[in-house]
Amino acid sequence: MLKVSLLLCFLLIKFSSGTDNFTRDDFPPGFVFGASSSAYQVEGAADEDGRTPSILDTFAHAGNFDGATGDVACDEYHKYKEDVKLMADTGLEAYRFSISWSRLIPNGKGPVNPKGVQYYNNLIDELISNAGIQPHVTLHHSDLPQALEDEYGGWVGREIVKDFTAYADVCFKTFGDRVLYWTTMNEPNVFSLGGYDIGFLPPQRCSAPFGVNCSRGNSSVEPYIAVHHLLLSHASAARLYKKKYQDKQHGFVGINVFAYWFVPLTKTIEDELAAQRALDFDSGWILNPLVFGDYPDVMKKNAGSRLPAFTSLESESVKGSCDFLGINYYNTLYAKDYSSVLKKEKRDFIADSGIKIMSLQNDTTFEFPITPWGLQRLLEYVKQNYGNPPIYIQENGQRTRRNSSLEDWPRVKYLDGHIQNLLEAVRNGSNVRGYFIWSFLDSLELLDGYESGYGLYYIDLDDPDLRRQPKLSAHWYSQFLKRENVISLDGFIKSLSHDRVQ
Ligand code: IFM
Repeated sequence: MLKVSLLLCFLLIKFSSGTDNFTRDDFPPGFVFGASSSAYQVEGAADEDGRTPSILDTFAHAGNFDGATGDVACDEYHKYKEDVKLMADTGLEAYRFSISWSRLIPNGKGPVNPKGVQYYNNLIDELISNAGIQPHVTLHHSDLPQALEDEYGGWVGREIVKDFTAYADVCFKTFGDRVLYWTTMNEPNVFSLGGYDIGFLPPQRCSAPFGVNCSRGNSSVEPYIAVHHLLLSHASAARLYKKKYQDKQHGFVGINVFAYWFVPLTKTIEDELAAQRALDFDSGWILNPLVFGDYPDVMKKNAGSRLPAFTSLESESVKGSCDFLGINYYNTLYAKDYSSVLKKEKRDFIADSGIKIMSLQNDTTFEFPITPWGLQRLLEYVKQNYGNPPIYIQENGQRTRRNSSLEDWPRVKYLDGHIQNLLEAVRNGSNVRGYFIWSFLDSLELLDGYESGYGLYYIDLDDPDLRRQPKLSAHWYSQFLKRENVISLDGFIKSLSHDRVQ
């Protein structure tokens, strides 16, 4: 049976993707391959050792993940040694994780929690000393301490800039002798769209008719304010690092952006312009301030005074504040002109963009359509329009149903295609320095709770030991990283026929 399904997959893959061979060694020296996670999605131990709730805890406990929470998640807090060993066995060269702010500094400000320091010290030391794995650390991954949300509205309050900078200072001071790669914010654009416009992410602030199920918020202005404060907080932390730590620690500070690639739905000039507007509203929202010190013109025009203006000092501090850019790429979408919506007086961020977006596949498949060429085009676009900054692809991965087969062919095919296109982009001069798969383990997913999994390793949540079980994709990635004969999908399939099928 397995033989037949492998043969079918082989034929399918062969005819649909036309793979070329590539190897780990085709990437330039210094390029790292790893996998990603975030604190709330994997740690568990949510109320242990002094940790206090974040906005993600509140969101989960309000039933927004259909009852799923991160109280236990993958229990990495207790299983970090086992996980690091698994990473080393897989051949990971880097691990991207985030620090839980409310574990390190309960309630967001005030004294540092020694247990929190101890946990992250242990994790970092285990990675570096015992496994030779490079730690890449994110400071904010959707998990603002709830106490700061309650005190002044979190990211919509200006006070956040000072508190975030103080938190970053603790991280740089405590862990910066070993951590060289700091990402201040994960996906500020999606965080703000989901948390302040539509309300499908924490802190669930939005207003009718744009968002649903929110008890407070203002979808017309708050997404813009939140991003403004995320950018100012990033810039303030980055400035602090450069002034106080960089000479001694020799590390780097960057920020992350979730970036789609967009293609016009039709060849009309209207849809061509819509695709450009989509890029401006999606990634340009973050990239333009970082590179040029201001928001894209089309955003200023369409959002008007609802979009905060940078003072010249702010603009100077945000511009050039990144040593590298983190990109999370999953998918390519169609963009279609919808500028007629701009006639409406009352608009949110989505209406301001004047576009409609659509999936490239018109069925209801659970997995993402596989559009690896979009990654290559996106990287070319960033190279040409934003001065070719150093880039880490910090997330890329395929969504499958959590309890589906360990033979996760859609993920293997997805990853193979993306790494191949990444290599093309690097060969064409994109300044990409690393690539991280989302995710190392099946975790609590921000959009699906425990319904989906992106992991190289599956965890049966009914298993009291939460044993990590390798999927086919873990074997595939491991062979690629360890330079064990294969390399590309064809070779991997051949190696399977020898080891497993015969
Ligand atoms: O799980 C999330 C992650 O936290 C942020 N980027 C997208 C992933 C998959 O949805």
